[in-house]
Amino acid sequence: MAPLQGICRAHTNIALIKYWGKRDQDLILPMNSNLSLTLDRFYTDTEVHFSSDFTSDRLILNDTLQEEAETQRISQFLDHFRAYAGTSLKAQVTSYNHVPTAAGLASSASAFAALAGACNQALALGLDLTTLSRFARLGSGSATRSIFGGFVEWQKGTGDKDSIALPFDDAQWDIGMIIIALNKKQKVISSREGMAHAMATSPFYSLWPALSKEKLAAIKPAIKAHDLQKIGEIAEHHAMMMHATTLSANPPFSYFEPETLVAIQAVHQIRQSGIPAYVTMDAGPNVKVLCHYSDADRIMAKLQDHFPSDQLIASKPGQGIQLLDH
Ligand code: 2P0
Repeated sequence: MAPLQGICRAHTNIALIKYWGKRDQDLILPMNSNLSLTLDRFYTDTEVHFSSDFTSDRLILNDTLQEEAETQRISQFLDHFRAYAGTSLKAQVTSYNHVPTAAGLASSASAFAALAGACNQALALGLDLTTLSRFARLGSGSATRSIFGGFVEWQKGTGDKDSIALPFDDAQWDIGMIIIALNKKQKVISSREGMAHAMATSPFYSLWPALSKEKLAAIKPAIKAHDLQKIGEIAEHHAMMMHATTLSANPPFSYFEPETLVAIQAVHQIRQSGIPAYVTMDAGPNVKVLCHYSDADRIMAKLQDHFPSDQLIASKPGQGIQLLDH
């Protein structure tokens, strides 16, 4: 029998219309459809090997064998593939995150998308990419979108079967993102906890699903028209609405740190000087700047008035999952 091995690369993605809140915790069904840009610069390579030689699942991340707690989430994810394939074989997962340490980006999106692609190959399941996006979703919501490259929509769907990602636009035009990395520490409130708390306690959250639907409908034609100004204005507004649900949660919390505001103001000044540049932020203090990729160097030169160059990383749009050779 051929060895049950697969190896796959997936890139991380940054949402322009955010996923924030689940209507089903187990199936990871989002409250709102959302849309992201996959980035070329940050990715995870993951190999999976199913074998009767293994008595338990093992996870080796960046050459370090992980403890039980980290391995458990991977085991539960592998269970979905085992159930589908009708096997009980245990697996070894070997994963490398190619995210510059300074980027401080969460890697669950690329991690679960890469593992989904690797399992598909190892178990010879022949799943198409849309179905793989559904499997990836069961690991982490944002992983749904990392199956595809460019601009990707994760449709909230009506249930497990149709809560999937679809490629929206290949982003083969002059667009990019600069990461302003402000903090490498583990975040205090995970996005999973943060979105659940905001959803449960913020009086503003009731506005979120309808506003997100409206913003998604508005950003799609702007993307098709390559209208960076409109895309940026919508994305920036939507990100700040997300953060408004944290400030208005009870008890309140925020992912902002003092330098976050310095970064936002710096980007606004750059925009006032005539260079299109827009802010988005996720469940952490880092600021991401949406811009024309051809402007990235001069934007980073201006940002260096406030931040050292090693905290600034520019990326072009990236592609979807790729199978790698053994
Ligand atoms: C997003 N985030 O759309 C939003 C914006 C963070 C803020 O998707 O609980 O790690 O595993 O589904 O995917 C990060 O949340 O959460 C995320 P789970 P996930 O990118």
